[in-house]
Amino acid sequence: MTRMLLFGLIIVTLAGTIACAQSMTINEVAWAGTAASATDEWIELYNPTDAPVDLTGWTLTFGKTVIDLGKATDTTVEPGGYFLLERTDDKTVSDIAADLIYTGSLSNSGSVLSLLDQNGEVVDTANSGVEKGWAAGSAKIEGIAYATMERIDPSGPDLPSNWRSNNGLITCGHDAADQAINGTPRAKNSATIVWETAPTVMLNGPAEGQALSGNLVISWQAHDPDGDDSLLQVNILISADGGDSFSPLVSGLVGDSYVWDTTGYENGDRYVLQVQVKDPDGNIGEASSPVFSIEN
Ligand SMILES: [Ca+2]
Ligand SMILES: [Ca+2]
Ligand SMILES: [Ca+2]
Ligand SMILES: [Ca+2]
Repeated sequence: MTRMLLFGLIIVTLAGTIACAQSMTINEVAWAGTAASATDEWIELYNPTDAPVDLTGWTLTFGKTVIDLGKATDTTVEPGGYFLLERTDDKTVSDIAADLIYTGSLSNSGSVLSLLDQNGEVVDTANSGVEKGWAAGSAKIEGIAYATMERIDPSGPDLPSNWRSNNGLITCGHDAADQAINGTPRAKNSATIVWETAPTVMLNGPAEGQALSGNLVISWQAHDPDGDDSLLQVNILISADGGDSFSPLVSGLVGDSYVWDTTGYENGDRYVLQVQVKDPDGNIGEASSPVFSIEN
């Protein structure tokens, strides 16, 4: 009996390892096009492994579109290398050469992309599990205009939580009208850079609608993925209007808690706390509480 259980455990472990090994990923999708033209869509593939991948016989599909990746002049993607697909012509990303020009439209109302290898096996997908629209990215002209949908962890699964819009700060490439693209064609995603370098923070309460009085111990967990957690500096901000505007509560803290005397604040039911954590490189992570009240 013991031996059978052990055998079962080993099988499960092996199956999990195989499912996680991605040889090639769909890394970035410019489904909204660019500021120059909404039809100027492009797609970036990425090889996260330490071995070259030959795309001969591979296809990328979405909707009724089937793109034969073997038609590229150079079908080999080196370890850590990118493969850039531009729609209709090479001017879509005007200053970076495409690996392949394709035709076919990515609907702004959402689509699932599938990457299939030479055996027709699905190697990766993008935007699956999203009922309508896209997990990230923007078709808006205001704000971060035409932001692409970037994968956060390039080796991580196609979950809505593993996609984020380009942040408009880390960008490269220009569109057909020579305007900067809010994306990172043939370069590391802004979402990946932030994920690898910026501190994460989780705030432990207060709970939504909680009524506070007297002293509250505000506590949090902060972590710098590429640095020393003891060097993180913490600022706490407070909002009395549900998070529309914040003012400093306390600045330059180290550690993971702060005792806050709420009696210095007017009673109200639209309070929000925000904890900002800054690493020595100036990267900032933040977390906000739900709306709570002060009743002294
Ligand atoms: Ca589109
Ligand atoms: Ca180009
Ligand atoms: Ca990219
Ligand atoms: Ca850092």
